[in-house]
Amino acid sequence: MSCKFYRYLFCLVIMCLFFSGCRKSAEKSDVRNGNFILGFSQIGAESAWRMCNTRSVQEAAAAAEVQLLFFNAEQKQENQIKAIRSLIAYQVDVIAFVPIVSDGWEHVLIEARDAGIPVLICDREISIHNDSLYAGFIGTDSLQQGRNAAEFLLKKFAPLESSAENDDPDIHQTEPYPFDRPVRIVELSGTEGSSVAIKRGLGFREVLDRHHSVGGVPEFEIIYSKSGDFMRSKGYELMHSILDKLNDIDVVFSHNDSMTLGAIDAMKERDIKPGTDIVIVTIDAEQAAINALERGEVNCVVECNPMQGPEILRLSALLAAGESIPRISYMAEEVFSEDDDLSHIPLRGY
Ligand code: GZL
Repeated sequence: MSCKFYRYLFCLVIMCLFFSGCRKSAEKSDVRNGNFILGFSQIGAESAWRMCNTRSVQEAAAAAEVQLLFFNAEQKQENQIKAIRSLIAYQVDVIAFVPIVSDGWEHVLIEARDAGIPVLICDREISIHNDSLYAGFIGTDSLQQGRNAAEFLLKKFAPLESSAENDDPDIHQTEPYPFDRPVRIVELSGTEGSSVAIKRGLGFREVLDRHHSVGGVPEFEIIYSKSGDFMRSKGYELMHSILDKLNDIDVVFSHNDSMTLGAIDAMKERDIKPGTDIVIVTIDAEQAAINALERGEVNCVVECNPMQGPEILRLSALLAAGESIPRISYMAEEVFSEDDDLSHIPLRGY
């Protein structure tokens, strides 16, 4: 057989596979009784939090016996856009995705709308002009997480005289802090352009800025801020380069535990005692961070709840059945600090 024949045969096979993959409206799953197909585009596997988030969605889909078409974008927005287009071509009943960054989604969401497929935004938020292009958001309140991190520092660095008079059992101080200068903070921020990094930074500054002018409370100064992309390896490298450049660091505020754990590794290599020489506030509450809190290597852990799978499936089932859903749904979360009884913290599962 000539190679031209095999070329035609190959193209024929591909065409058959493609068109057989497109669901005809007649074959669309019976969505009324919860039988629907959910397409999901996940960012990647950059942290223990993300891997838990993925497991939560996959386990919830299996428990609900919902067919899940799952795509891992390996940290690239263009891969997410390609995945969403594939899901549109396949005519899934609902598309859910975690937008790695806030911008750049308008066109593909218009394509999903024109295909009549509802979209659920998960975990991170998007910024678009026409927010009718998606049905709703389920995730965590990253602005409040930033505020919670700053509120801990206000207590931690409250002037000694006031804490002595103050009968607040939550104030935990071991030794006087350098009040003759602002408290110097280094920020390890998350993925640039992601809603969580933007809002965690905003919430953190919003609270501290309220206290810049209050007499008696030490001023707070963010002396350095850079993205470590939510990754442990980058948190490690960033912390080493910061310690090469800067002195008198009082606090590290890290947007996630993976970067925090990398930063702690770097501190230990320089005989710096994390949690004592440098106060550490971190976000996520993965098990390794809670363990570090128990060892006194971290001072405050702000929870960011990755177990969003059941809620994503519940909201997707409503959308598949043509129902409306709340515009915003937040997960419940707590703050754990050195001042708490840590024995009650449940095993994290990530
Ligand atoms: C937060 C989530 C962040 C986590 C990181 O909602 O998007 O991404 O804080 C993860 O651990 O990488």
